Amino acid sequence: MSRLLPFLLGLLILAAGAKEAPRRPNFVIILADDMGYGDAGCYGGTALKTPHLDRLAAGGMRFTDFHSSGNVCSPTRAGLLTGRYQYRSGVDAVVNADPAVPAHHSGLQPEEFTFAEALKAKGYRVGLMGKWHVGYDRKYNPTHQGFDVFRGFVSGNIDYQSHFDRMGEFDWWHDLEKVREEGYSTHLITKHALGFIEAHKHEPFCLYVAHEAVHAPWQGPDDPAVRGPGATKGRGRSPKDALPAMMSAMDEGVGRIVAKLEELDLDERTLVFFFSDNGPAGGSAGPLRGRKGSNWEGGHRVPGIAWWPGTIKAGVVTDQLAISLDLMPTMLELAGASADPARPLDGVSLVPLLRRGEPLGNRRLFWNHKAMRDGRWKLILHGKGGGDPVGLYDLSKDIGERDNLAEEFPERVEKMKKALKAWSGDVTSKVTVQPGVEAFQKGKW
Ligand SMILES: [Ca+2]
Repeated sequence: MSRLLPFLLGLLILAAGAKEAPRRPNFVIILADDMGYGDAGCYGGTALKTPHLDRLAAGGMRFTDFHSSGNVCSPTRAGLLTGRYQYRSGVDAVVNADPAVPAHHSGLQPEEFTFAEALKAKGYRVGLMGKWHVGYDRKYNPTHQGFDVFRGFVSGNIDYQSHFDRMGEFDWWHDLEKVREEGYSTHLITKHALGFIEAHKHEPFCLYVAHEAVHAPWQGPDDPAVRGPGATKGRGRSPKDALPAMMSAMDEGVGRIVAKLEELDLDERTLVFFFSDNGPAGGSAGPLRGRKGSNWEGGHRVPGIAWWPGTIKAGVVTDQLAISLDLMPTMLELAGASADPARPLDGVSLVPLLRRGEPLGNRRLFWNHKAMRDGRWKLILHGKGGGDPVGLYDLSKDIGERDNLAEEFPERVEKMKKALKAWSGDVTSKVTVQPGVEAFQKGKW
């Protein structure tokens, strides 16, 4: 017995230790493109059917006040990948498809530190299936930014069938090589996402599924190609005609990913987070003012759904103010990974909210040097011809930003303008140089 006791104690300690250190979760980040706040059934939308997204929301946490850090494609992606406001990495505008435009040569520079690199350093397998859009040149390829595998496209949008970008360049890749692959892009993205999960079911993984849907061109799975080599014949059908089928294809893809996680018994070990990179182009912003490209809520308040059975309670709706920049700190905390100390993250971890419903506290968030949130208050500055030069809205009562309270609360306006200016100064104090933009500014373009 005297010899057994230390052995039994050891077993107890081992068991207790195992309980405190659960296996690190997998991550599946699903990013929709140009999907508006009113484009999902669970957000009150009626024009498009999204049964699988609705089921995801019913089984997890649905955010009513979730935001993309940009109001167009590339900036939000740069913010998501680095966990920092995109002004810092210099990817604060769309990386243009046209090589004659300086911004075509912009991209996420190699020295940036991505969530993929942070997770890879902790033994995660990391994959990107779908849209990159933070650099055309091979030097900007996702495989140089921590992704073990990349299947998809580097431009802002491709023909869903022929995979040519809007300049008539073929744009479908497997890692560093262009490859021909038959199929509708949304279906291919789902297919490769399922293959990645299957291939890495026995190890921790992070899968970034960046859908092309529901960005233009307006093509459903049964519609013909509209672009070919060197040729761009147009943008397909009207959004109204094409969006239902485009959305259904993506929604079914979400359902298949969830089913795959359940089939492999990975559902309770995987955090799935779904959101959109900006407001709608062809779809609906619901009750919000503005659309893609706008600093009104319609430009950046987007659907956001977190799903993790057994950890996140089912059917929770949260009005906590959160932003896409929060995903990197969330994943890093859950993986026990660290950020680059020289590049502090701008978001906060959502873990206390997801696990225990704890509030995130009163937050300030900023967009484009023109808009900010301070809790329920939204300040928006307009340029010439933009209506009132200063708008102040209480979003808790006025989600549609109709009732300008700036004259009623001048001190609040001044306080927020000061905070916005200080933030602008901070995020532009040490910006990563973009070669094309720099050449243009120096007159060498
Ligand atoms: Ca977009």
